[in-house]
Amino acid sequence: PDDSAWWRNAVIYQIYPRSFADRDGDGIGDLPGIIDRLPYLRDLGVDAVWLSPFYVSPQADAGYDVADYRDIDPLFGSLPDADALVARAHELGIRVIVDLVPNHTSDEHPWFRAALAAPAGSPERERYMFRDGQGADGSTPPNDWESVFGGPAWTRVAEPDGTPGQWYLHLFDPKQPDLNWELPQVREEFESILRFWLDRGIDGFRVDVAHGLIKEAGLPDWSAHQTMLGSADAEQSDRPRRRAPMWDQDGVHEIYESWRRVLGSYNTTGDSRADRIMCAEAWVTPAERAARYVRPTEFHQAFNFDFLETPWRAESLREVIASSYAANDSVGAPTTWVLSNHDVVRHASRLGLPAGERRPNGIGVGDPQPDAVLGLRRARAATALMLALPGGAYLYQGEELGLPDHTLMPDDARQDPTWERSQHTERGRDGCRVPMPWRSDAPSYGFGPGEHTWLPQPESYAALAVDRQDGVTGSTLELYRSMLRLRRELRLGEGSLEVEDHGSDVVSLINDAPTGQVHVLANLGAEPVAIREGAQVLLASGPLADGAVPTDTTVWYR
Ligand code: TEU
Repeated sequence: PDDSAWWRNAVIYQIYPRSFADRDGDGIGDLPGIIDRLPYLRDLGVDAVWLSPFYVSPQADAGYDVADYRDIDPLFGSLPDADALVARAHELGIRVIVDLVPNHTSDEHPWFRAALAAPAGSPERERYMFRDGQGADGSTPPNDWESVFGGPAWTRVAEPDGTPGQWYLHLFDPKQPDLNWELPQVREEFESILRFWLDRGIDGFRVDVAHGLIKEAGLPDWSAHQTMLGSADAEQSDRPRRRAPMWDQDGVHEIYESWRRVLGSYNTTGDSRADRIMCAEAWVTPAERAARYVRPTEFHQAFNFDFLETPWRAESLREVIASSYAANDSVGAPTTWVLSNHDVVRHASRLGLPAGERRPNGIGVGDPQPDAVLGLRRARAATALMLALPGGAYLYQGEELGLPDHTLMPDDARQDPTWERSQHTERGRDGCRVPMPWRSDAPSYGFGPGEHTWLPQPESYAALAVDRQDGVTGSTLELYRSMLRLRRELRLGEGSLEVEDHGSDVVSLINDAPTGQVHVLANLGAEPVAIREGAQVLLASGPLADGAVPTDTTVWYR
């Protein structure tokens, strides 16, 4: 393997197309809007972009419900727009990763429509997970699995003759029926979709719910085990601990081995600059188990989500950085760090929550509110820690502006299906999906020519807009630009990592990079921490106090 391959240390910027830039002014972002803003991303210094789904979709889950994998939703543009985007990005030296959603289709996909029109036991039904219900009249779902979005993971259909019929499995929304990955035809179809996009020149795929495709044979009940694992007598029980029957089954790996061969066949020169890659979205623990996805014959990258989920405590951060690094290293894979994405509360809000509060699935009116100043200071420190680590990193659009979640969004503006499906027990993920502010003084903060945006923007966005930070010393945008430039110059992504045990409130690391050793210190304690006398400070996430590192600040030095 080529240790300097681009994807081993790339910084990849996630674009959420609905909310990045809106050229046509309908209040929803689009591909032409993205093209307009590519120079901004070049100036920021990212290596690649990952675009969340832009395919034809009824948008029941913001495009993660795909009705046609080979075309663009008219909301976002057209195939020629996608081609133009790839071409322009490549001219600017930016690679393009697209999102692939293989676990489920939309219920409006032609395959699912055909399945509904065909009888039980038909080949059309076999492409999905149809089962008879339990009980004499089949009115009880086939098993007790629950949807990630809330409620049962099964929905009953009416048979073509109108009588109540079979049930189909959906790990997410009822409008996202799970495919049957045991069926060769499903595998062939997705390899053909991979080729469709590779032939158009894209550089890789982010693979949605990569740990979900294969379900345990027999689809056994699960809730009893879930309770047992969490309960006090779990340790005493002689029932063996079980893996959840819908996640991280061993059978998923042969699918990705096959995909890796497809990707490999597109690099005919063997020059790693031509590598096409795939990145797994697999919420799998522990780190050793997650590392199985990045064996040399499978994914190039897999998000290290333990890091994203770690609370702002030095001990936890040290532990999770070291264990993620060791697990990836054991299979020769780079780590892939991430702090924010379109599914979680942005780190500028998450890290500003009152102590002990963890709200992974949205913050709303009436919830404990984050402290914006504290959150931003910690977010800058957290990112400076992340970007000093070896491996690759993903950024989520707007974090370079220090954007918080919209935590006071009116409930009637919410669009995420999680809100309804959880019967309002979860706020949903809209707070982190709000359209980007480009100009402080324009309607929709410069998101598009119109006033309207598909989700409301908070007033705090005015002061954080790009035009208010561009060229301003000390702004979050300029900090990100410096971090990315320095990270590239010092080749931090290619280094190796040593985590020092350095007092309880400090994370202290050495990145042994090709340009020399760089020390990284994040101070999470209440008192300033002095660094070695004569040290050369390369970067600081906030102002230093008489050469010492204040609370919630990260420095790079040597
Ligand atoms: O997410 C997978 C996933 O399991 C979680 O991120 C989940 O969405 C969250 O915990 C629910 O609150 C991926 C996509 O990133 C997400 O946007 C989609 O909704 C989901 O798959 C279904 O395609």
